[in-house]
Amino acid sequence: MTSAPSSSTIAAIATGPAAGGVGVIRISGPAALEAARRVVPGLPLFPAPRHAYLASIAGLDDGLVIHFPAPNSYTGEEVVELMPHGSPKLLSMVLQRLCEHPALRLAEPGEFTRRAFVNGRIDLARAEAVADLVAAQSEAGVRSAAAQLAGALSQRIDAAKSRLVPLHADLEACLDFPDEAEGADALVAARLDAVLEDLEALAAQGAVGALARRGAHVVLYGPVNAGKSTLFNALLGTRRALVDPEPGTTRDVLEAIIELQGLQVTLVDTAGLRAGAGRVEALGIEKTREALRGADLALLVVPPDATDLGAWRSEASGEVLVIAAKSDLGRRSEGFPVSAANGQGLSDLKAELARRLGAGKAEAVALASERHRDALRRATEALQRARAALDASTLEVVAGETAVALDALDEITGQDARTELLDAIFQRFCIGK
Ligand SMILES: Nc1nc2c(ncn2[C@@H]2O[C@H](COP(=O)(O)OP(=O)(O)O)[C@@H](O)[C@H]2O)c(=O)[nH]1
Ligand SMILES: [Mg+2]
Repeated sequence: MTSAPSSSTIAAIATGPAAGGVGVIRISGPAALEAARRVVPGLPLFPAPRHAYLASIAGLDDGLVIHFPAPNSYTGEEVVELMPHGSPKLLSMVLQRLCEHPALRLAEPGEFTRRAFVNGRIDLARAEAVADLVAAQSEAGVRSAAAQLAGALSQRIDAAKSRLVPLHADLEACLDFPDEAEGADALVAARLDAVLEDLEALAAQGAVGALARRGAHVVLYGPVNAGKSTLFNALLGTRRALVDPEPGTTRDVLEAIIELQGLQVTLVDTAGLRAGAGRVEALGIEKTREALRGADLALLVVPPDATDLGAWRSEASGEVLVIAAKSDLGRRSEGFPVSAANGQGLSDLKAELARRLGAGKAEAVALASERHRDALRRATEALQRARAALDASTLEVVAGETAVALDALDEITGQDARTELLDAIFQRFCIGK
């Protein structure tokens, strides 16, 4: 169980390690107010809830001090936040003084958010979104994590559960009173199908959302001298990769990050694939194949005279977009025409990449973690087995599989989450969150 109240009081610097205008020290737990008063003697005995008091902090600086009484605080406990100037040294001196209070200790990474979860302020999917939001590197990443924090994923899971719970109850009732179960099968099938449809839609949307969250890998590959590195540079807008008429110029894998319509895209330039390459180039070719395995989208860059694209396509395991490069030298019937030399087709290509990668769909519910995807997959599979059992087996099996699906969905929002799982999740956080 997760609801054991913790009696310790914790404190940490909640703001980043760099200097800033304002810094925040957060204190949470039963002794929060008492501990805060040690460094803020000017704080009233009964501070007004959520009122910003300007007071001397540790005799070093004046800053705002706010008391958030339990349970209406981030953690659900007594919380006090101190906001002096954002000097890392000043903040650590204040924190040190606070920690002289015997009931207070330093917070562990993610401990504030973990307490918010344990105290029922937020469910697990939303708690996990806090870490993603703090770490987000792109606009799409921020929007996606913020949507999850606001409950977008939790609502979808709760909606599925709210249909499965009564279905499960009805199935159990049929088992207890078989006489009244006559004709129940047809309805059960429709109800199972409806939830399955929901979960399958969530999985499809979740993949797009996950890309928004973590960013996409786009790998340029193809024959030597096709113009991969030139295109890579053109997409970046800088001359990052070496370009030369000599075949085999690129031997290593080069990566650079661009943002397409808010989506973070890691562009990967690779060594051209060819037989009979020298030793170092062959190592590069091996790296090309490795990069292709990790690609969300592979761009097969080919010159106007390239033939037999089938063999090239099969080098990539996932989605492939053919780029008809050097379109200024001649057009080919197949592929997206681009000339990195004169810039033709470049902005169309960027728009096409954004479209294929689902940019602009950051609000799509994200199945950001492997944990979420795995739990959803298990729930879906259990319901598929329940559906099959309806025709081929007994209602006991249908009810049993429905219960398995419910348990899997519960894992996402964290009902009955085990301590080891919580440890693993909250270790990803930084201190003060
Ligand atoms: N005319 C023309 N030449 C290009 C274009 N892109 C690349 N090249 C030339 O093709 C040669 C090979 O280019 P590079 O980018 O190094 O090819 P890579 O081996 O596929 O990386 C270089 O001499 C480039 O200047 C293009 O769009 N038009
Ligand atoms: Mg190259």
